[in-house]
Amino acid sequence: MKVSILKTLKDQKGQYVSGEALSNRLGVSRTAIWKHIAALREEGHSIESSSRKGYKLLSSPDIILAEEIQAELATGVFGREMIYMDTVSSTNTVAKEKAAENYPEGTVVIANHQTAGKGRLGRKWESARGTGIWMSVILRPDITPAQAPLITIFAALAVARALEQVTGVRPGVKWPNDIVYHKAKVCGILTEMSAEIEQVNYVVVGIGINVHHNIEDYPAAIRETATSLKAVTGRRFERKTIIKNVLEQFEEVYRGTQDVKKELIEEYKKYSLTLGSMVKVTSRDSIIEGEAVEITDEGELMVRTKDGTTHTIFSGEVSVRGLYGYV
Ligand code: BT5
Repeated sequence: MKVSILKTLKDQKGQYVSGEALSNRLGVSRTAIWKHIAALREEGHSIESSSRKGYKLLSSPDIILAEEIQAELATGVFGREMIYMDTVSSTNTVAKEKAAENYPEGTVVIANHQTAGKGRLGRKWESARGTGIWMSVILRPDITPAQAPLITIFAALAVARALEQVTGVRPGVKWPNDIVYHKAKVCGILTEMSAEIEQVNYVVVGIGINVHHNIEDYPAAIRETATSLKAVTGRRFERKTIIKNVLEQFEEVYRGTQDVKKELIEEYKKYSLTLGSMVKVTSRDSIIEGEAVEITDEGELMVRTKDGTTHTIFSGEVSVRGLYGYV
């Protein structure tokens, strides 16, 4: 009911809607309407009321309401089950628990705040309250564990497409999982899985997108390397719009992977900041420096070193010259 009232007020775009009209339309008493309006104000919506004219929505905080997103979501499976929580340790951790409890493919876990947001390889992901999109998608692909890295590649492609569509500004992608604007990271992706040797049980794809941050909001350590949609565009985007677009793009890309995998990789390559650049690949027992010459159909990075040898990189830390302080 609260959501319907909010939607009606939003649809009126700053015009008054009378209490009577709301109560007739939604089939509840005017007292009930008044109570819901009070609840919406509690949540931070600024609603003007006049005894004669009714209610007018002045502004809304950027709240994530699963119901509101789902009502507009044009997907078949992704986000049909959506779990929203204000605060969690990490949405990936919650999603893994849900996956183990047999939640279906496409289940999305979203939080407003993560107290222990995770990056790859035990690193930390800054996830301040209300500033970004911290969400995880449960997938149950019929693949072997070796094919799983490709899912990260496709998730990155989906986010790049969605951000380009919503903001009108084309991002770059640093292989495999960073979405970058003006040489700084706006989104990171953490893919985790549960698998047997031959078969993946489930995959959880965690997506973190910085939306409302001001540069000074970031800890000093990442102030140079992190950015947000606000910092890039000077505009304010509602998180629900981005969530909707990312889920729609991700579902399209994920479904298409069998038939149009090659085309998707070609599209990914067009966003790539890594390809054609000098890179440094750091793994547990070696460091390779060379030129990134190809991304294969399986999503691997090929690096040619000075002596002419080509190395295939499946995963690992790749620094790209000119990005994040690597000179
Ligand atoms: C990543 O790791 O980029 C994966 C980030 C995934 C975050 C999502 S949020 C929803 C889901 N739940 C989780 O707990 N995680 C996922 P990596 O490539 O290792 O990059 C981590 C590094 O990025 C850190 O060491 C910092 O240098 C930097 N960093 C940390 N927080 C950042 C932020 N908010 N924006 C940009 N850079 C950040």
